[in-house]
Amino acid sequence: MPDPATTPLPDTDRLRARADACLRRCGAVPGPDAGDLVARTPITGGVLRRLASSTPEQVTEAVGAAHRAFGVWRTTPAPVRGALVKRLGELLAEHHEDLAELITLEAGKIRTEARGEVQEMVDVCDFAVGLSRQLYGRTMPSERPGHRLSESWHPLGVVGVVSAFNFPAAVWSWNTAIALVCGDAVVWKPSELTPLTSMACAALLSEAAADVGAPTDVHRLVLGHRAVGEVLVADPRVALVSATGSVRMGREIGPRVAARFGRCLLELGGNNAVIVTPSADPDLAVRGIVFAAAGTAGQRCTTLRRVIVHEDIADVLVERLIRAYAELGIGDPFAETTLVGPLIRAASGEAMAAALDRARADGGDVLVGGERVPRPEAPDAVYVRPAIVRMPGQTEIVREETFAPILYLLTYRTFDQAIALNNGVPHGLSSGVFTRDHREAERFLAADGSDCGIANVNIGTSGAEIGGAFGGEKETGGGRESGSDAWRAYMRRATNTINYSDELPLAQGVDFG
Ligand code: UN1
Repeated sequence: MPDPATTPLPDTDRLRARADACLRRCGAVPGPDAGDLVARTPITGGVLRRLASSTPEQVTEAVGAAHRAFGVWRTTPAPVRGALVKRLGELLAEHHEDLAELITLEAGKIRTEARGEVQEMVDVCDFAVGLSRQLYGRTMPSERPGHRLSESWHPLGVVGVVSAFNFPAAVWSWNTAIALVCGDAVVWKPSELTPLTSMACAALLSEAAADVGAPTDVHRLVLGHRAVGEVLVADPRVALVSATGSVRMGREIGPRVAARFGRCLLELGGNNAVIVTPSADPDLAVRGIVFAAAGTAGQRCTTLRRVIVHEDIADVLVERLIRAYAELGIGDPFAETTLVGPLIRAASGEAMAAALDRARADGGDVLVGGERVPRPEAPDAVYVRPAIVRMPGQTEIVREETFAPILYLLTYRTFDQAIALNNGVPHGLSSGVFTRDHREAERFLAADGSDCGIANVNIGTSGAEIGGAFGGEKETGGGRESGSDAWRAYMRRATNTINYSDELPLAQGVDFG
């Protein structure tokens, strides 16, 4: 099989033509190839297209338009709102290949992962359509005779969705499909690194709205850098800001939204671990670890960054992991044999090298990888070999999230120690245990087990299904998106007490004369 590390990369002109064709097929009209926003492909580092960022006035106008559309949308029956999302899901499925191709072009994901991301969008649309008939409120027994106590869920308003480069489409869809059936309008500020994918998604949603007769302005796209997001986040008409990105970004957005009593749903960084116990199925563990650690070139928020292995089996596991890592094809994400595509930009490669230096200074032993794969024909592209570093302990660099494929290996003696290591980082997104011991599995999932929003057994940390609530604790931000009852974050609750008697008894037995 050809080694993608030595197979020539495609040239940027060809990639640009592919991006243009995908955009056209999705009905996106990018306008003149000029402006301050540069869409690049990490495959070569070359420019796909230049675009103009939204001005502050345009962002304000978009919020205003979405807010007006909300006025109509909130009283549209939820199952009718579901029809919009149903049509969106159909169009996403129809354009599966175009969207996957744009994701590969802009985010550098390998084909199967890019297709998986589009599938995730189709899945969440299905989920949201079902949900549009299940926005249940509770009825509680009233303590007063002739009274009924219940709650209703109402649309919240405009939802500002801020998304990251690494899931340029799926994270938008988790938020948007749910927000739309909940009766909200959405203004989307995608990563400045992936504007083309977002334009294609937005065009398909506009088409869906036209097809079902929904107001087009229930969804608006604004493009650009941080300043664009700042205008969106500050607008008091944005009732909920759902932001995915770094902890640093969350620290800025959270207090700003809180200061105006807006709501925030934060899905920030992760520093995810798996524990491998002596009873683990070694094949399962190795496969789970390699996908979670090296997949998406280590650029998922759910990427596996730490393996906590029992000291008795550490050497065997290490040997198997090194063998598996040696077989990872690294190169053009369009190539069939590639499993690890490029890093998104030069800064990611620099962060990886700096982290490895710090790990070495802490006594870490780089067992495999960490070096750049030279691509003389594309000096701006960053291809790296995923690294495994055996660490003497959970030092500061291990406790940080470096958005690159570095897997730190730590050992433990008692299961309590393993859980303490799992939880001993600032983030709390995803975690897993590989074990065939029922007691260990249950302990990991118990209240004094993993402190993460996602805790798995015999599965790696990444690749969650949309049906569950997605998000995590501590510096991950506490938000939950996607499945289960995450929809509640996109609605407001009203508690209703109805008196159908001729008396006016007061609660708590109060007698007011
Ligand atoms: C992210 O990296 O921001 O669980 C989202 C997963 C994907 C979503 C990741 N379903 O890995």
